[in-house]
Amino acid sequence: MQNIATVLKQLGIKKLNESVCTGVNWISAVGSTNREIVSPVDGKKIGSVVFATETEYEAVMKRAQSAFPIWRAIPAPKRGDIVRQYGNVLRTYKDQLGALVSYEMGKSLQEGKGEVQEMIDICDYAVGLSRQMYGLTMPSERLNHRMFEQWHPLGVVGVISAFNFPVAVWSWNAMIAAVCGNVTVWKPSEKTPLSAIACMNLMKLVLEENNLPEGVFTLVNGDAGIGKMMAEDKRIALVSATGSTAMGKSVGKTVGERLGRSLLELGGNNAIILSEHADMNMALRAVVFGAVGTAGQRCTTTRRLMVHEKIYDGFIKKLIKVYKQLSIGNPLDENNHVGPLIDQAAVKQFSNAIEQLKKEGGKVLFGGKVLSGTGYESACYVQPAICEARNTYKIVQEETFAPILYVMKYKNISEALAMQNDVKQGLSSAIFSNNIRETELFLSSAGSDCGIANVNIGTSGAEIGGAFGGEKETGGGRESGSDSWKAYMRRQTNTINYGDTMPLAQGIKFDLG
Ligand code: UN1
Repeated sequence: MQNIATVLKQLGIKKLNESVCTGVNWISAVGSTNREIVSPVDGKKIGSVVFATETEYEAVMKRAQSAFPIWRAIPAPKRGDIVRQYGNVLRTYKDQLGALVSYEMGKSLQEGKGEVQEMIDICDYAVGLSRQMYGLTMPSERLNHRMFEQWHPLGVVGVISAFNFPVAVWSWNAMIAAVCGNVTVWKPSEKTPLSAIACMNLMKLVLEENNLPEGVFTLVNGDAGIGKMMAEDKRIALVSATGSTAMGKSVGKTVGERLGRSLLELGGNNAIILSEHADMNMALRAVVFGAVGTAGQRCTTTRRLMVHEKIYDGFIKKLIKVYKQLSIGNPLDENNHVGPLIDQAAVKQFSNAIEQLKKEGGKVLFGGKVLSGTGYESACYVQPAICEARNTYKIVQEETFAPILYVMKYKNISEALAMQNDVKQGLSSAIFSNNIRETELFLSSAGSDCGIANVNIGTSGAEIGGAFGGEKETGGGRESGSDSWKAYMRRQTNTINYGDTMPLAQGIKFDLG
């Protein structure tokens, strides 16, 4: 990997007090506290960022509001062309942005680059979509009438994103919102502001090249206070928020009180059901990546594994063997499988969860230690854990954002399905089985209650083409592919009378004599 100073330079990150972007210009956030951004990889300071206050937030909002009518007036396929150009800039800077994401967040370089690839993919998707935002035409019951629907942009869309996907989740929202004709205000996680600054620097290249005004894509680096302002702000038609269920409940409530729209993508408690009819080698790879990839910090991470009793002992033995071979260390070194957690608070949550599991009667089968010494100076590295548990344990019912895999036995498929569904969250789920009766039951309405249900594929690593999100406390929102774009638009039903009479619907007579 390249030197991080070079990466920062290539991504245009120089003056780190400029963390609020109007798309074209940077505004210095004065009078606020200076935040040091420390890498979880080596504990070293990457830079510092001055967080926005209400003053800078207002400045950005004003620009977003005035940009909306200009952006909306540009034909959708031309808006798509701007997004296409951004996709190309991302292709050019994929290695640099991937490296920064990896260093700032702690995910592996492969996954950092993969995240940028996810951005490129959504750009391509949005370009195609910019010519396909179809409305329906439906037959009118009245003579010489035509009835149809149109989709119009909402206005200003607010995007609140989480640290674990510092750039991709913004792009899912912002690129789709943009082709729909909206402008966006982005508040990234306070833990990963630099990756967001880099995204805006790259966007600036495209906006300037096309003489676009300030306010189309904007960024406000700040803490939870900015998120609260966004939730309360009537000028923001839709708030799309990714993060914890606690955060989502607060955003959903505040936005709901003003009857605004929210799109929530919150916690998951994702399970894999491993049947005795599964291909064990495929399942093993998927379980390990699902549970330890991104150090267990994806909302789609595999947190629970239900194994059929007949194969339980054998599979767990194999799983432990693979966990023993995992190399944990600097995620920028491609030989390592597992990088650090985001910060020491996350390490504490990991250790607390393991303590609580033991108190509830669970057993650590492997791992669970906090690592220290050479290579682990940041104190953010942990050994992924495999824990024997019951689905009813309080700790198993919670989402702990760390690599802890709770394993449990089941006797028959209905019991496994009941356990899979018996949690508050409903994001992702999977079954490994070559038995069509089991897999079809899993996918049926009596099966998984999650937004994502996979067969012979793990719970994480969804493609952008599908709608992404989940049910219950996951929040119900859908982002990314399929017809998720409709969430960023308002539907208008139009009826035109091209006749010379004035008939009323439902056959109502209203004669004026
Ligand atoms: C998230 O963790 O918030 O399906 C998003 C996946 C990724 C996205 C995860 N494509 O694992």
